[in-house]
Amino acid sequence: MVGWVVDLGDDSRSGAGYLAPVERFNQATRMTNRLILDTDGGVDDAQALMMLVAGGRAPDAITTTFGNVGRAQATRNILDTLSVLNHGIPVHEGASRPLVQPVIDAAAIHGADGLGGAPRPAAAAAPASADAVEFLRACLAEAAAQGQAVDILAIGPLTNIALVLRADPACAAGIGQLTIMGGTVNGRGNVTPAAEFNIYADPEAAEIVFSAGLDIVLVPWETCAAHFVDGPAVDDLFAGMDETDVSRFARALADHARRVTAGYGHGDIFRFVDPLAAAVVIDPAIATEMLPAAVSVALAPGLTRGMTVVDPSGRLGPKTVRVLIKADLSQVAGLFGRSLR
Ligand SMILES: [Ca+2]
Repeated sequence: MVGWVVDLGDDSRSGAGYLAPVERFNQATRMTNRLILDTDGGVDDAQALMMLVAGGRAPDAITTTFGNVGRAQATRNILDTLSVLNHGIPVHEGASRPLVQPVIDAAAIHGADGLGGAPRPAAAAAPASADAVEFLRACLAEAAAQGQAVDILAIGPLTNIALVLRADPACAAGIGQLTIMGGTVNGRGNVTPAAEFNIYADPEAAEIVFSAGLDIVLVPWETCAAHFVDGPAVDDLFAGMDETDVSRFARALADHARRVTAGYGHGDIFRFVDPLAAAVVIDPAIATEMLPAAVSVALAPGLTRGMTVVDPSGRLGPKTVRVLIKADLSQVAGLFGRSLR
């Protein structure tokens, strides 16, 4: 077994050395698949999108889902984030509810508007379509037919992708790498003791996705919780920065995230959650330790519903999932810093 115990305690804290400049960054010359971002429109979703754009891997299209907030608000949040960035990417509105269970949300974490009250642009852009599942199906079917796979970064409940795979399993061949922020590696959840929000919000969808044999990079909750910078280091990133719509928006998002984390008793830190998954998509070399495993989702009602069962032994099936254990924090923080202006 590789060393994959993640230290969530305060001993892992250190404010020094995280914000070194990004040195290894050569996106312009690397061939990459097209990218679709599937998102539930929360605070860290907006930050992840900003990082993708600033980091040279802007999505070719975005699909939205219920999750942190309802579908309509999630779509609005992503459109408003793009407006702040003055960046046009087609946004397709997706699932409004899970496959089986009732809808849950995370307004307690992301604020009633899902963006922690961050200042929004006056003008409201419109989505490209209200049928993200059909958009994904057509896109992935074409990708499969042409042999030009599309990568997906999924940072919300996996409902849209599950609906596509259920409707047309052959679409799986059109997916290159699927990077998912979600689940846990050690069974320590953030919405229940055992389950992480994105998986808990639609466990049946997650199980469809994890059992489809896809090439998956999983960025689990404990890894996100262990990758953070101290609050003053975030202040330093903004210090001396010209005030722009982007920097005001970014500052409001970061401040909200810090307040929420502090409110849960973890101190003034900024954790990389969806932005950690974005960083790995921008530059795969940022992942410094991965655990190959099979992953299945506990569906039975009760304590473990929505828990990801991570099996490095392969007894659950082929080890098609690489679970992110450690990432180069200075590189992640560097990419985050580039996205704030
Ligand atoms: Ca999210």
